[in-house]
Amino acid sequence: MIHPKLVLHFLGLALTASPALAQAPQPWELGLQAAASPVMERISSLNGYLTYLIVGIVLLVVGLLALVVIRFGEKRHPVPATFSHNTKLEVLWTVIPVLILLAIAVPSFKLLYYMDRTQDAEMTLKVTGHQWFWSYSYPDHTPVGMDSFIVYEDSLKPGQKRLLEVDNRVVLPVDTTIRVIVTADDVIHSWAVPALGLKTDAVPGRLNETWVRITTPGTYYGQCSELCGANHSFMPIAIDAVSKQEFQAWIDQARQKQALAK
Ligand SMILES: [Cu+2]
Repeated sequence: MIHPKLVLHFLGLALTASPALAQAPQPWELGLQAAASPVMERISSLNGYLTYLIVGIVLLVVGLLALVVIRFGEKRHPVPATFSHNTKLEVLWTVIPVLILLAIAVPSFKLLYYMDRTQDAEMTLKVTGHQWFWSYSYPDHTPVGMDSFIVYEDSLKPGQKRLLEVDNRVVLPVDTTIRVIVTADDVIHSWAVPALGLKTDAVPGRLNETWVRITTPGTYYGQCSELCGANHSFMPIAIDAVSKQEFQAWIDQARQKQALAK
């Protein structure tokens, strides 16, 4: 049986996924994850806008095709016209697609520049990709930092997500503009968290920059999004977004732990 959500999706009606705090996958989900950052909110609304545009174009083309088939079929129109050019029509079918492309390009570029980087970051998170795990450091809160490995299936605790859970989650404060710098130390990886609209390549020898401002506390999951070798599928990302006070408490605790380890 075709699932009703699938039908809605193809009708272009299921533009946003149902809101959920923990961005863990559920059966039969389609479309984008619920947005939890201003960037993702804009990506979702651009996606909605494009869906309506595409549905409009499809309806127009199908309508024109139906008109041709019905009105100009052999039965109803036995003697075809013999002209082959129509300047007005040719100008129109050039200008209209140009306008459609502009209507796509202008909001796309606006969003691209908005996503690119932030002027006034309150803190920085540094992300380094490795074969096959991530490491994180908090340059504003040195020496806090850690490696983050997948929790394999046989070690999962009840409630943990298969292929998404890690031993050390990234902890970040909500309502804080965070600069994220991304790099790698072996091959190219990509640090991607869909609900936050994040996807930045981690390239050895380069620092790529992006930013995030998490609007809702919760757990957000992501995965490496650049094929990086045999265990590419086994280097997930898990972020705990907490209040600023909880974040400060976590930083203090992490500092203590790191001091003890020395
Ligand atoms: Cu990778």
